[in-house]
Amino acid sequence: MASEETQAPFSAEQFFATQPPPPTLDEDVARVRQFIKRHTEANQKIVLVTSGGTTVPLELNVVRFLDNFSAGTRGATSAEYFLKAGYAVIFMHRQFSLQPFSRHYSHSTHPFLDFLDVDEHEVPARIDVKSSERPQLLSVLSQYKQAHEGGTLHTLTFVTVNDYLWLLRALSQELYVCGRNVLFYLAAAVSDFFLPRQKMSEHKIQSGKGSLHIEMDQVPKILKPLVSEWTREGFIVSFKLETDHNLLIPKARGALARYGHQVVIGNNLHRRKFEVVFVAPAAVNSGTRPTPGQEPSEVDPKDFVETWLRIDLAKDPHKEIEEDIVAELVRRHQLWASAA
Ligand code: PAZ
Repeated sequence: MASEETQAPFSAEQFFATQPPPPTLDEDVARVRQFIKRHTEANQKIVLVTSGGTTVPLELNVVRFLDNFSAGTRGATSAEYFLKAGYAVIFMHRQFSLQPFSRHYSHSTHPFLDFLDVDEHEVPARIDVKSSERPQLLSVLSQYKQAHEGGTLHTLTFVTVNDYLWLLRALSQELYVCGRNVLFYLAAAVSDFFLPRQKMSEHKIQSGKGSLHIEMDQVPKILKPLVSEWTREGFIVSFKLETDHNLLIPKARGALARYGHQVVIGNNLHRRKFEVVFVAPAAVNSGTRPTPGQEPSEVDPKDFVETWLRIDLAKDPHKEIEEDIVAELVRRHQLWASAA
């Protein structure tokens, strides 16, 4: 986002001490607490899926903001496969990004109005779903109803990177009670830089001075306290996106060594729909008893294992790589949970 890193990054504590929580935080947390309680009592596994991109507002009365490309496809698609696998899903997503089930009828790729037929000879005019669309609609609708009637999908939204960080901290602290039964699937595209409230212009930035120079601060590395303090027993999966393919593995390994969590899924912007790489400590791969709360400095990168996962879209254009990603994570999470 910004080209130069000139300042020491905010620590997570500094961030939460100086940046205000979103106004709906308490209500959001109260609802999630109920959801977690219900599913924990039923001994059900829970996954927190984060999805979509965060914004960085440039003004307090926000007219302009920085954003990123993420539509939330990875998160929304994966949430459906986690539901199919029997998980209760907390879907924390960017407002108006793709959501499980409704994503099949997104306004750009498969607009709702295009699959309706109208018979204007009847009075009143009759509207039907085109027969070619029925099988898919029936399948999506029945999964949607099952999730809603069974209360297995809970959604909540963020917009800014500030909302995201506050929500993630609060939810992970609530999920502490789940022990090893919780999986974190952090697929949101989170800004690396932000403008602290104290540095923001109150009103719309004026254009009179010609070019605009903004110095942003680095967003705190939230994975560190997430792994070592807020949810020490959870199975944590983060994503690493790169555009330079040569950086993918080193950056994914770097994140794993730094934070000491369970899996980093690396993906290249242009290949992400058909290829990802799992990077994980060998102990998690083999299912041998891992050590929760192990300090990252104790994790030896030479023990990391890379597993590529690819699908052939030319052979099977309807296949979604998230199906295989989720199946593999469910397997690894099961090993993790039963190693306790
Ligand atoms: O939302 P989407 O399906 O278009 O993209 C998914 C993704 C590339 C944002 C996700 O797979 C990912 O890599 N998230 C983490 C990005 C990061 O490195 O911050």
